[in-house]
Amino acid sequence: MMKRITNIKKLNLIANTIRQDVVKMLYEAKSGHSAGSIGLADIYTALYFSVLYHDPQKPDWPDRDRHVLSNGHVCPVLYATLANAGYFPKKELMTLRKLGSRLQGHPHRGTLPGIENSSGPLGQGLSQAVGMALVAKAEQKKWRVYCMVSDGEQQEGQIWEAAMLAAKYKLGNLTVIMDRNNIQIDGYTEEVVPLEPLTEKYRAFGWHVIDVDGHNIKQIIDACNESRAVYERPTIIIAHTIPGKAVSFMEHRFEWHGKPPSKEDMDKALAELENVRKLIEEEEI
Ligand SMILES: Cc1ncc(C[n+]2csc(CCOP(=O)(O)OP(=O)(O)O)c2C)c(N)n1
Ligand SMILES: [Mg+2]
Repeated sequence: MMKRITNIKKLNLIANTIRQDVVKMLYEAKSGHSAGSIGLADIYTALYFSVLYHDPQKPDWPDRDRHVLSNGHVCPVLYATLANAGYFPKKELMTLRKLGSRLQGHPHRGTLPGIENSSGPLGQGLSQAVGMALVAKAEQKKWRVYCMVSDGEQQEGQIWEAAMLAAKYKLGNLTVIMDRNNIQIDGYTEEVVPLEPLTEKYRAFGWHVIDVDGHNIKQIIDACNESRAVYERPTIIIAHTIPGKAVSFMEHRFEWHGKPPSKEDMDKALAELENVRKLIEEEEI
C-alpha cells in the first residue's frame, strides 16, 4: 500500500519534479501535449501521493481505487506521476511516443502498469468511470473511482449521458475532477462553444459540485475527502487550473495545447522550474 504524504511542502516538491519530467519527456518525444499536462501536475500529485488507495507494487490489487483518465492526450503527466510513485522505472519516461514503447501518445490499458483505461477519443472516459463505479456499487466494494475529464470534453454529448446515468444510480463512489483550464485545441472554450455555468449545470444534473484552485494541493485533497463523505450522489470537483502552470511562456496559451518544447524552450522551462523548486524549499510558496 502506498504511504500517504500529508506534508504540503513535500507534495509541492513532487509536483515540481513531475513538471520537470513532463518538459523533458515532451522535448525528447518531439511531439505531444504540453499545456494541459503541465497544468495538471498538482492534481496528479495529490491523487497518487495522498488520495488514492493503491499499491505501485501490486497494480492489479482488486481493492485499489481506480483512476480513469478521460482526456487521454494529457497522459505525459499521468506517466510521470506513475513513474515517480514507483510503478515503473523513471528512465522509461524518455521513451514517450517512441515505436514499441509502453508509453504511447495516448494511454493503452494492459500495456503499462497503473493504466486503468485506454483513452484518446474525447468524451468517453466518464462513461468508462460510471461503468466501473456501477460494478463497485453492485458488488458492494469499498473502492472508489476517480475520473479526470477536461473542459473541452464538456462539448461532447456523451459526457452528459454519463452524468445523467451517474445521478440515476446515485453513484456516491464516483469523484470526477474537471481540468477547467479554459483552453482547448485551437482557442478558449468560451469562444469555441461556451460551457458556463458549469457548476449550475452539474448541480441541475443531480451532482455534488465543489470548486477548487487546481494548484492548491490542500484544497484538492480536502475536496476529495469531502466527496468521500457524500452519499447517494456523484461529486465533480471543478479544478480551476492554469494551462502550462509555472512555465511562464506557456501559461494560459492555447498555442501550447499540442506543441512540445524546443531545446531552447526546455532550457528556459527547466531554469524556471528550478527557481520554483528553490522557493518551495524556502517555503516561499
Ligand atoms: C472525439 C475527439 N475529437 C477531437 C479530438 C482531437 N482533440 C485532441 S485534444 C482536443 C482539445 C480538447 O480540449 P481540452 O481537453 O480541454 O484540451 P487542453 O485543455 O488539454 O488543451 C481535441 C479537439 C479527440 N482527441 N477526440
Ligand atoms: Mg482544456
